[in-house]
Amino acid sequence: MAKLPVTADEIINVFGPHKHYPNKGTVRSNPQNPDALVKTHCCFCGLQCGIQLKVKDKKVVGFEPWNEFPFNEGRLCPKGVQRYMQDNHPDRLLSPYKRVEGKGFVPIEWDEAYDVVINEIKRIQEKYGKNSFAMLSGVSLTNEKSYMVGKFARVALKTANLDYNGRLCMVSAGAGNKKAFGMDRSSNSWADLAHAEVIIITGANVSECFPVLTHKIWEARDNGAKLIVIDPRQIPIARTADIHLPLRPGTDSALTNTMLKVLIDNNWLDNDFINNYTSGFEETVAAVQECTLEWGEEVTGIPKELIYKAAEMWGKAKTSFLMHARGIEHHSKGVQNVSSCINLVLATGRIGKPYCGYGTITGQGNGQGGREHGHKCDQLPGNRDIENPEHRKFVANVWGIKEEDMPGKGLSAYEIIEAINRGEIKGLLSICFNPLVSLPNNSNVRAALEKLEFYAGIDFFLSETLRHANIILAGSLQEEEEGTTTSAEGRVIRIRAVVDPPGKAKRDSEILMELARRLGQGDKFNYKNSEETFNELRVASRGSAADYYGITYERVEKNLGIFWPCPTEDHPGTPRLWEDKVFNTNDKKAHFNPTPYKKPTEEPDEDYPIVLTTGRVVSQYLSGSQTRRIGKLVDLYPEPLLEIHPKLAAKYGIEENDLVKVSTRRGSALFPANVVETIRQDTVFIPYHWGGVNSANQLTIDALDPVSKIPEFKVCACKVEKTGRKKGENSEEFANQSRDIQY
Ligand SMILES: Nc1nc2c(c(=O)[nH]1)N[C@H]1C(S)=C(S)[C@@H](COP(=O)(O)OP(=O)(O)OC[C@H]3O[C@@H](n4cnc5c(=O)[nH]c(N)nc54)[C@H](O)[C@@H]3O)O[C@H]1N2
Ligand SMILES: Nc1nc2c(c(=O)[nH]1)N[C@H]1C(S)=C(S)[C@@H](COP(=O)(O)OP(=O)(O)OC[C@H]3O[C@@H](n4cnc5c(=O)[nH]c(N)nc54)[C@H](O)[C@@H]3O)O[C@H]1N2
Ligand code: SF4
Ligand SMILES: [Mo]
Repeated sequence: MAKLPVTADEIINVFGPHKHYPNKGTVRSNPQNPDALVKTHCCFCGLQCGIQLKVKDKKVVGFEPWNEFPFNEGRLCPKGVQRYMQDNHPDRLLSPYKRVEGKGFVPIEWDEAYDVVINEIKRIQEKYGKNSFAMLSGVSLTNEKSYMVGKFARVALKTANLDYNGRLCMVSAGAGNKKAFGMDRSSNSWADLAHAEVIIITGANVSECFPVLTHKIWEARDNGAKLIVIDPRQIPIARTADIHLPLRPGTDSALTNTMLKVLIDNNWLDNDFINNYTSGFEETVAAVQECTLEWGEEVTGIPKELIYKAAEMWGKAKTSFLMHARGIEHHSKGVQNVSSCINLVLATGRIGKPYCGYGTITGQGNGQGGREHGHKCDQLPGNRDIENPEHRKFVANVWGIKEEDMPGKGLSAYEIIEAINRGEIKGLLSICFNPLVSLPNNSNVRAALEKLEFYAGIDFFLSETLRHANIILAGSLQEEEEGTTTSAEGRVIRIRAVVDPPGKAKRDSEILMELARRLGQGDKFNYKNSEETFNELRVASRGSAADYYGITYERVEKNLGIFWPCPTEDHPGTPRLWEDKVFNTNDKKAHFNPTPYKKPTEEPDEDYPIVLTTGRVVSQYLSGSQTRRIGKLVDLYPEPLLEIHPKLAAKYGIEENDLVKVSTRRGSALFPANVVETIRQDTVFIPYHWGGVNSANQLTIDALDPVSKIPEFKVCACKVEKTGRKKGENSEEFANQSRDIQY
């Protein structure tokens, strides 16, 4: 029988009506006389801005800037200044819950919750095998929790099927970085941006998604830097750029390949660097021979003069920085797109020296650290390879298990959903992930959740996915547990336990350790505190491509962060990689990788003539499970809108605020039109931070990159139709469902 989500009425009976908190305005006390001010970091994006949280009566009640923290020097974005509103939020899960058919969720004691979870794990694994129970995790979790999850899945659950939400985020960049450099980190501290002559920002809406980085780019502009922005939309940072290349979505490697050919044809190359410190250049040159400016224009939709101008600007510079985010990575050729950007950097030899660098801008709070410590399906701590016998032996030794008892490579996040739908995976434990909103083509995810024999989740809010749970384990916010994260720059920083979890909620690590104990592995999860976990992580990462061994809590605090790699306690850390031009690859050289252009999986045609791309807005965060509960952020952008160019809108008789039906081969949904000139005429954009009938992921395609397994969130084909109704004039059915998705 399908396990339908608990209904809105059942939820209201138990939790009361959903509240944005506070409903309107900022009026939540931010008292001037707090009991304590604690220096920690924002829980949201990968920039990990320093912030001071105000504590009064053991509750977080406000914030103050932390001016001394070197990255943001007190600056914060709208999400950062509102994040404290999550503490003591009326929607906070304050105890474990059990699903009772007909009643919804019923609060229970921890002992019962643990018992049910353990019994179900045992029952399912005995009946169907160890790998039939999967785990999904997320990198809003600290390094310590990420490490613990990886060990928990392999040592306590003994399943190969563990993956994480970075699979939707950082994996194309990670694979591209490893191929080129043998190491997955931004090449420099972003202090190097300040004096770069040219900056390329591609597929990154920095003003909305990394607002504090905007300041660094402006600083460079003040010093004379030229800025090239590559994005199908004229995003805010593009308005001040020297060159904006509004390419057709899905054609990035065609653009970068064409630019590389211009560099080669004009010998705007660093031949000494190429000859002595790289490999693979000849194959890469051969692969761009057909990429003429005319071809580039034809494929990307960018006038060839503009492509040439951008290549010339990049080619002639002495210093430069290239940064990208998900705009080039969320593709079925995401890894190739990343490699094609790295090729531009290597061809000009501008890496490993002052004011020269390359970086993929990390998404989630601990998107960097979380992708190093072993909760990827193919990875062990220290970015080690779960299929490499040496790596397995090393980590098995640290964990005190036999190498042959360590599970092998498992399925990636979306593949886990597919395996549930095929009936191969029967049980699931999730922490810090809301896949029903964030995975593509999410009718498949809903079907999977309805099919699972057992599902338990650890969260502090009732996410859309958790409405399908059998057991909810009330976990902790970032500010309720000590730990570290690693920022987008590669700087390991200290997260503070500012307050205790409220009510009967527990620290995430406490929940994992208790589950491990009840699975008979307590001796391997016997950490007295987060520092002990970190110290084990240091050992597990020792000598690896993500070496944290020399980093201690004390050193992190004293230095306001330490950049890995840091192999020994007297090592200063490495803000700038590759200064010695010795790379972490087999031949110690940086690798060019040929990137022959491939089309997106789905191109517009007669039936679906428009390109659909998806992404973010400044005031909402990821699946929205956190930010849709903060009234002030909701006010800024309350519902998803369809960005559409006036000419395309006119073609379909669509005006501002018209309710538009958007359809793809996966499904249809209604969105009010936001008619803007800042988007290409053949492309529409929808932000994805909402669930249910408002979810953009009802429409997206579930094509995956063959190497990184990242979904192609950034391009599929759609059609639009005028409904004759205006914003707010949804059907009754829609209104009911909308009410449902408030939870
Ligand atoms: N406000 C806010 N900030 C966030 C987040 C959030 O949810 N909200 N999430 C955090 C996380 S986890 C992440 S991953 C980052 C994401 O940060 P970004 O990657 O900057 O955000 P997106 O909006 O997903 O996509 C970026 C841009 O890619 C463009 N784009 C679409 N298709 C293409 C294409 O084919 N080529 C190119 N070159 N560009 C294309 C879009 O127009 C968009 O402007 O943000 C982090 N910061
Ligand atoms: N269409 C489309 N879809 C996308 C994207 C896109 O651009 N377009 N972007 C993708 C990207 S880049 C990402 S990163 C994913 C993100 O997708 P998700 O990871 O699913 O999104 P989150 O909102 O981070 O969900 C995390 C859940 O974890 C909880 N949580 C947060 N911190 C903690 C913690 O410390 N402990 C515990 N126990 N729980 C916690 C939150 O309350 C929330 O319910 O979405 C992807 N989906
Ligand atoms: S830029 Fe990122 S880390 Fe900084 S305050 Fe905003 S969301 Fe937080
Ligand atoms: Mo992300």
